[in-house]
Amino acid sequence: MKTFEWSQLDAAQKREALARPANRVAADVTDVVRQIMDDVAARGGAAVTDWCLKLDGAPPRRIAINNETLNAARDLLAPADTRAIRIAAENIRVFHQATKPSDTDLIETTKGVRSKLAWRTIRTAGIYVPGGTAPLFSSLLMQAIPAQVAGVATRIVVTPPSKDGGVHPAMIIAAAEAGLEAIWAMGGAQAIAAMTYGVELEDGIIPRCDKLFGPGNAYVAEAKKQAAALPSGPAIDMPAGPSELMVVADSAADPIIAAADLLGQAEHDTDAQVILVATSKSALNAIIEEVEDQITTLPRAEIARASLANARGILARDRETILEVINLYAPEHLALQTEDAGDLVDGIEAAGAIFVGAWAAETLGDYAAGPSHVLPTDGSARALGGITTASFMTSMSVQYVNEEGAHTLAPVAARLARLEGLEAHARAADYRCEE
Ligand code: HSO
Ligand code: ZN
Repeated sequence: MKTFEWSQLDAAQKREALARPANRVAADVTDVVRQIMDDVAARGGAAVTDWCLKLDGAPPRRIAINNETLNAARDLLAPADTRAIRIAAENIRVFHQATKPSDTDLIETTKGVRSKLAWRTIRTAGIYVPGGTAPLFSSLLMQAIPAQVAGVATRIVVTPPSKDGGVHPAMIIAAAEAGLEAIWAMGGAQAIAAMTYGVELEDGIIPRCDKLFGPGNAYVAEAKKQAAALPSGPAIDMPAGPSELMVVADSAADPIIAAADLLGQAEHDTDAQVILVATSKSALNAIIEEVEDQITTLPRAEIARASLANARGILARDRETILEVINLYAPEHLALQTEDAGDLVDGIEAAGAIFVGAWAAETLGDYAAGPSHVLPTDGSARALGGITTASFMTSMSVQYVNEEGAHTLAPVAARLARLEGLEAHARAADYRCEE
C-alpha cells in the first residue's frame, strides 16, 4: 500500500495521494452503449432481446413473484437465510418510513402570501440490481423498499441473468420482501435502454420509466448517462463509480477490525478503492500488516488484491488533518475507528455514509442497519446524498396569495420585473392592484 505523511505534502501532492484510480473503462464503451440505445429506440423489444441473447446468452425473462416461485426459492436456501433477508428488509423499511419527507406547513413570507413544499411520488421507477461476480440482492432491498415506502406505483426491477437464465433464489425472496410482483432477468445497457424507452417483450411490457436507479458496471453507468441526456429522457439517481471506503483509525483501534473492513470493500471490485487514515505510524503499519495476513484466506483474494493496488495509507496525526483528508476525498463510505469518533462527525462535510465507532461495521450498513447502501462515489458526496425515499419523490411549491398579500407584493414584483426589462411580467402584477 502506498503511504503518505499528510503534513509533508503540498496541495498538488495531497490531491495526487487521494486520486481515484484512473478510469480503466475500455474506450469503446460509449460507442457500444450508443449503438444499443439507438437500436432499442428504433426496434424496441426485439432489439432488447437480441442484445440480451448476444451479451448474456439468455432472453429477457419476467419472473413472477408468487407462491410457486417463492417456495421454490425458499427450498434452495437455508431457513436462516430467508429470516436474515426478512430482518434486513424490516430495518430498511423502518428507517425509510421514519425519514420520508412530508409537506411543510404554510410559511407566511409577507402578510397574505403563504407557501409550502408539497411532496409527490414519481410514478415509474426503473431499478437496476447488479449481478456480475456476485448477485447483490441486498441492492434490491436497498432500492425497492425505499421506492415502496415513497409510494412509487410502478417499480421495474432488472438484474442480469445467472447462467441458467434465471436469478439467484435470494433475489426472489428479497423481491417478495420488497412487495414486488415480478423482477426481470435482464441486465446491461440493454436493460437500461428498455426502461428508458419502454418496450414490449415476449414476457410482458416494460414501461418507460421516469427515473433510473442503481449501481452497475461501466456499460450500465454509461447507459444511464446517455438516457439522462436524451430530450425528455429519464432522470437518474447519481453517477455510479467503483465503491470506496475510508477507514480512520487511531492507536486504540483494533487492527483486525480495521483490516477486515478494508478488505470487505476491496473484495467488491478490482476498481474499488480503500483508504486507510491512521493517527500514528504504528497503527498504520499494524493495520497494513493485518490486511496482508487476512487477504491470504479470502475466496475473493484475487479481486481484493487488484483493488489494493489502488489503496492508500495516510498518516494524519490530529483532528484537523483527519478532517482535511476526509473532506478532500469525500468517501462513499467512511468508518471512524477512533476514540473521538462521535465528535468527528460534526466536522465532516462530505461522505455518503459514516460508520461511527468500532462496532459500526460497514458490513452491517451494507445489509441490515436500515439506510440505503446505494451511495455517491467518486467524490460526488460533495454535492449528492445516497438513495432515500426523497430520491423517489419530488417537491412542488404551492403558493397561496390573498388580496392583501397581492397589494403588498405586486409593486415590489413589478419594480423588479421592469428592472429586468420584462414589461409583461410587471403588468401582470400591476393589474392585480388596480381599483
Ligand atoms: N458496499 C456496497 C454494497 C454491498 N455490499 C452490497 C455488499 N453487498 C456498496 O455500497
Ligand atoms: Zn459492500
